[in-house]
Amino acid sequence: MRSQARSWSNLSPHADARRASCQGQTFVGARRWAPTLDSMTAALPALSEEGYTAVAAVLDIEQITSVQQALKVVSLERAGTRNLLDFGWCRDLAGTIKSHNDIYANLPASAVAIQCTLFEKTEKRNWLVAYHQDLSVPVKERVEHPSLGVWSLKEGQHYVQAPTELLEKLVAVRVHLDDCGLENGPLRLVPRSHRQGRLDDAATRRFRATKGEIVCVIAKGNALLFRPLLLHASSKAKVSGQRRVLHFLYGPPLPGYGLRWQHAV
Ligand SMILES: O=C(O)CCC(=O)C(=O)O
Repeated sequence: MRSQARSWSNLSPHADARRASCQGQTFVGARRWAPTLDSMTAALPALSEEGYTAVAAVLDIEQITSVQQALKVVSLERAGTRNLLDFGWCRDLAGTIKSHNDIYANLPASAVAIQCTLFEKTEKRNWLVAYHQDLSVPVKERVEHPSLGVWSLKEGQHYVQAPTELLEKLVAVRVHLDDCGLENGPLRLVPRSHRQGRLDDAATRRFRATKGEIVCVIAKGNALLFRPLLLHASSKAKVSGQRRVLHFLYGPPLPGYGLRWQHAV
């Protein structure tokens, strides 16, 4: 762990952005304090070890404004929508984001964007999600394969629970379109839980109780990167305002198991 905190402007674009540290302590409930990941501070965890990290200045104000404009025509189902890669502007953005130095350094060179979800939390559309791992991936069509698990159809799109081997190759890049503070229902993570394969409810509770959680405070334009097998959750926002996140999922160009991605950008 590094304790030295520096401003983002002093950061070298590569290795330093992947270092580990918890930046502060956050009160998260009765007598419970959790460390905070703050995307504005420089000492950051290594994605491979801890399962998450943050990257600064992924989008500038102009880019954020242009995304916000594009989102005006997107209709939302409950917490958000999963199909943003259907839009040309979003496919372009997936390329721009991948080419950011610190994001590129955290992805295999061949990685492609396979999904982009908008998560929108507001006073009117306030929601929470319990601790879970992201197990389902969007694919073009159903195929029969002994390693493939549960199938589902969401917003007209096929999803399958993927084998652990494939899930371990995926990286989520969550770009924040609004400042997300402690009161905005930030993502909470259980560090290192991505190394345990699939966790059932009992193992999730045990892991959460022994390893604790990190609360992710992320400024507008910055991004949180994490492994989809990392346990994550979020609470309802406690203040008014928007917490919009573009959640990109990057993976290998070919999923294997006879599957085809719906998008591979
Ligand atoms: O954005 C959030 O608060 C929750 C996101 C989530 O549950 C997920 O990515 O699976």
